[in-house]
Amino acid sequence: MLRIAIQAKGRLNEKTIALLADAGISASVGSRSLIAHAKGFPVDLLLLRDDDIPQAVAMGTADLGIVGLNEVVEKGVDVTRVMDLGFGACRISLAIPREAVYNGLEWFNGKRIATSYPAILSKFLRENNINAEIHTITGSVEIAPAVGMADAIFDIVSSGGTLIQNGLVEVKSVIESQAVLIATPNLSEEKREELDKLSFRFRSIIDSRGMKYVLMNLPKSSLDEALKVLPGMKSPTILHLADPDWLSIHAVIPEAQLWDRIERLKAIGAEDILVLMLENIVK
Ligand code: PRT
Ligand code: ZN
Repeated sequence: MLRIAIQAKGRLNEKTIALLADAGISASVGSRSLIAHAKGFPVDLLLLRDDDIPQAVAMGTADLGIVGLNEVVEKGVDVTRVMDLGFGACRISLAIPREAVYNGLEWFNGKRIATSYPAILSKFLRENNINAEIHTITGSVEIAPAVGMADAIFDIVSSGGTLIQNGLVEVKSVIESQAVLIATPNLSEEKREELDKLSFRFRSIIDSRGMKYVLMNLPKSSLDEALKVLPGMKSPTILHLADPDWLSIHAVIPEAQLWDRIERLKAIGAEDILVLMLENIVK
């Protein structure tokens, strides 16, 4: 039976539980327990602090883990990155006080930088021949410059709101991160097969996110034009209607393109357009 380490509480917890639930894996996760038995798939969930997940997977305490890539890179452990999960997106960036005059990376020479990611930062500084002092602190890194503990910070940025609130500006993004599925390097054959099934379920869920299923009626004379607007997965599905001059068209459209496509389809005579949620795309 696979054991998956997930964040017990925090930013990734809810979306991780939601992904597992969409994949048919439900667990009643009590607030105190460390292990939860899941229903719907032979897995146990190990509830940990995110900092401990890379190590737990590297040691084989857990077979799999769902954690931010930033934690995996920082810990430098030997794990297999199975797939990106499409949530928890952020970057780790260097940021400096708004009033500082920035002249490029050399600005950091001789400066004190506060961070919770000393390994990633020291590698970056080394690669760029910057000689700075790294101050490792856990939590509230963004207040370090204001209280005189550091000249700059190296921290997680998502919307950028926290930097603005603390009078800081981002000057260099060093790594992009998101939640990833990681695996212990030497999984048994049996567990590898279970992992294949699980990653297949995750893949179909992730592929369907951000996609919409669109149905519409279209005058037959507009079909060629509609095909240019609707790439679909292979191509749109075209069904005949009782009225020989009309067709029913079904297509999958990325959410970001939805309104643009719909407007173009309406312009060539599409009517009765239905937009439906897509739960899974099984390829
Ligand atoms: O208790 P535990 O150790 O498990 O959790 P934690 O407190 O160490 O981590 P948590 O729950 O805060 O974050 C877990 C993971 O979420 C991180 O490792 C990242 O991979 C991912 N993630 C995504 C983020 C953010 N977005 C994020 N915005 N982690 C932290 N932040 C913080 C950031 O530190 C800063 O304080 O949010 C602030 C910046 O946000 P913006 O939107 O204002 O830029
Ligand atoms: Zn943590």
